[in-house]
Amino acid sequence: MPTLETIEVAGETDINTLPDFTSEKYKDAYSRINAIVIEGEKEAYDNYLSIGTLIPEKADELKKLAIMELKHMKGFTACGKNLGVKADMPFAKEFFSPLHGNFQKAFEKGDLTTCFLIQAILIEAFAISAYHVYIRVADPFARKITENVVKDEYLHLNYGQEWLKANLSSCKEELIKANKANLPLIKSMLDQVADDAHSLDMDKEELMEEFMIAYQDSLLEIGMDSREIARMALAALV
Ligand code: PL3
Ligand code: FE2
Ligand code: FE2
Repeated sequence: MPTLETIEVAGETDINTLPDFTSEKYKDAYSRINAIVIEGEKEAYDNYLSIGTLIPEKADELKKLAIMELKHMKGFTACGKNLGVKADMPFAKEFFSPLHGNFQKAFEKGDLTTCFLIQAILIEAFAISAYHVYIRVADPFARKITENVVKDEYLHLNYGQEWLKANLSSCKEELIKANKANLPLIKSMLDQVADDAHSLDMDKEELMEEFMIAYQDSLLEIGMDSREIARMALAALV
């Protein structure tokens, strides 16, 4: 029977043990996860530039955010190379296509509320949650890169947050509607990535928890009350 002492020791080793980055299973999962992250950063670059065309007086600021995303993309490309993994880019394109399609539709309509919700809130919160969990189990090379990336992602989340907060009186209804349409896509993306994430020692519950923290904090900051936030979060269940 395990004693308290053995349980504690087991707990410690758990925390200190990193996955085998050279195993075929790890590399196979990494080829898809790495591609998702590279594609996500590339689309984030495009999306911030697109948003900049809708707010010409903020185009310079948005261009700066976009350029950070390109740097992230390069950083994560280096992480894959470092492990000798070829990123499965067609898989990643497919993975993002429903959300990308919704962003494009919103952009064509000039619907800034939906554009900011998709890119700056949902995608950034998804990235922040994934990067936090990944940092705990990453190889040392990737950990350093991811630690720097995640700081930038908070700036991006904040940027969208501030815009939505300043415009809340006119965009609240649209925000709730856009959330209803797009939060379920994030949930399904998380479901799709869960098995591969598990191969990297990333736990799905932990990912969901981190996502919810970033998402709820951000809605609170925008000025939604707790009932509205609870309603919005429930959209993920349907
Ligand atoms: C925009 O700044 C970021 C867009 C990227 C979103 C990707 C989310 C990634 C989910 C998969 C978990 C992987 C974490 C591992 C990192 C190599
Ligand atoms: Fe990024
Ligand atoms: Fe970002």
